[in-house]
Amino acid sequence: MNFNLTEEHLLTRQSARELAERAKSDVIERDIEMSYPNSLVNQMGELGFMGIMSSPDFGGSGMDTLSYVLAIEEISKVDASLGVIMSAHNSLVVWGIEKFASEELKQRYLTNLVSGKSVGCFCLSEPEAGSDATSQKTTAKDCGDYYLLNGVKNWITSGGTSDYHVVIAQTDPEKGHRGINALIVEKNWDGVRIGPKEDKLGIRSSDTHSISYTDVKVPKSNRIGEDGFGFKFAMKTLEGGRIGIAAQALGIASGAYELAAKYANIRKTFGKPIIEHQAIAFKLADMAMEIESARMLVYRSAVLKDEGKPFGYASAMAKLKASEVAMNVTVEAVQVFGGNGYVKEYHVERLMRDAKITQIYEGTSEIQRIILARQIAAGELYLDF
Ligand code: COS
Repeated sequence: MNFNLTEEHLLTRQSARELAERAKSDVIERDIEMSYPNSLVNQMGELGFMGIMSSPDFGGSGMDTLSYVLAIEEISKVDASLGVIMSAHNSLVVWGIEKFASEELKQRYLTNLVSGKSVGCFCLSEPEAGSDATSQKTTAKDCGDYYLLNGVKNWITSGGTSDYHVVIAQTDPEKGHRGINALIVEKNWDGVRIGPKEDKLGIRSSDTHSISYTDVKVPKSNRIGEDGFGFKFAMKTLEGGRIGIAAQALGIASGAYELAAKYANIRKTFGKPIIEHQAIAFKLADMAMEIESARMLVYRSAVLKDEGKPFGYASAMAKLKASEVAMNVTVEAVQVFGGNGYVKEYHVERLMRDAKITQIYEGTSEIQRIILARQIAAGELYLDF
């Protein structure tokens, strides 16, 4: 498998690096104040990052998944909140609409989304349906030429700022997962109510809300795909979403590692830089090795997707590994910094808090293991490298 980066990949990564540099100036304040990075999201739109994999027909950048990964990785080294805004928007909203929605819906919604003028959110999780995604309580009652939407969605990334919501809801409970639909809902429609912003442990500058839908009339033409396609739509969309979260986790780990490595060369104890103490040097060696192994899995899942090959197990593996590496590496980075690691100005405590969510959203680590275990049970997980 070829991971050689093209000129375009390198330019994308460089633009993301420059954006991350601009994000650095107020990343600590935004984390403390939970303030949404409006200007940086606009800049992501101008750079083509809000439709990075989209077709130029809708104003997208038409780049591959590896470019998407490289951009999110660079951004998340500094600002994981910005990373998840880009990831959820591109993978869970733009990609899903472009891949599965009608031409009419694409024309109506994609141009605004891809330019970054509007942000989108993906509304699957509910108070009682996160991992167990078939247990949707939100209903979309079939009323002829429209659905009547009722229910509550939880922990929605960009929930307060999004103009367009992709909402997963149950139309026919008797059909189980085959009775679920995916609908595009506009924020300003009657009956849509955005709940208060969540006060989170990490990724605090991203905008996470619950959203309630009360008797919202959704035209049938706003359904994505055939009647009953909603669950499979969500599963397919999440397969790609996990590559974005894996890239975010990789960025968090790399960001913390780079800070720790630099610090270890400067900070002295017992008369020498702490990198010259084996206790610290071995930590950094392990961190570097773990990050590289995660990077291989993340890039591999992106390349498989770009080659049009099945990538669900690869993205599950990449997300599982990268999120565990992010958690372990950030904890160790704080340790390398000692007391300084525990205060905000050195950044690593924020990265440690940010890392935790990568083991939870878009499928917990346990869900990723279920996905992999099912493949093994079906005799499908590759053993033929
Ligand atoms: N792509 C396409 N179809 C898929 C699929 C995928 N990745 N995964 C499952 N399906 C299909 C199955 O083929 C099955 O269809 P048929 O009955 O027509 O064969 C259907 O969906 C139901 O599958 P299954 O019985 O395996 O569903 P389960 O309820 O057992 O759940 C898991 C499977 C656990 C994998 C799924 O619920 C899941 O991924 N949950 C996590 C969701 C998540 O990430 N939540 C986080 C919040 S969203 S930001």
